[in-house]
Amino acid sequence: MKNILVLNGPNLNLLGTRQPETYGNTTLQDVEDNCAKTAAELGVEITFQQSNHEGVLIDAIQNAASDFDGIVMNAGGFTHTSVAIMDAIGSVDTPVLELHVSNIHRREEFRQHSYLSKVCIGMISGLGVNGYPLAIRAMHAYLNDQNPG
Ligand code: CA2
Repeated sequence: MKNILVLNGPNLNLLGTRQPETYGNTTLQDVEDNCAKTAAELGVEITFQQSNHEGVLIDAIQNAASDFDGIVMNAGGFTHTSVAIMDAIGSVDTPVLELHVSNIHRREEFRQHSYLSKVCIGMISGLGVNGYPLAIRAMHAYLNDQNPG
């Protein structure tokens, strides 16, 4: 059975509690519950994790190399700032799919650059929290060699 880590960065613990016009009304716990349903349907195992701390996220990426087949990652604001997270992703063979709730290309200019895209297999952005189960499906397909690239 494939094992996927769903890794969430800073402030995503606030999902569904503030800025609903940008991030919707669904909480991170709701997202985790939805992801668990998708995982059960696909027959994959998922682990859901959130941290506000860059070093914790880097440790999770490094450790995932031995424990997980793939990572779905919403790095939050670190997407636009963190060479260190980019280096961590680049240092592991584990494929990482970049995920954003909002469409980062429709937002402020500083959000339109991602350090992570260069080292990720692809990106889902702008589909709201529905992006999470979609990303799990995409990673599942990728791990089962259905990737076009
Ligand atoms: O759209 C996304 O998923 C983001 O990764 C979310 C980040 C943002 O910095 C990125 O540019 C795009 C923000 C994390 C969520 O922050 C919240 C703040 C208040 C209420 C709910 C979420």
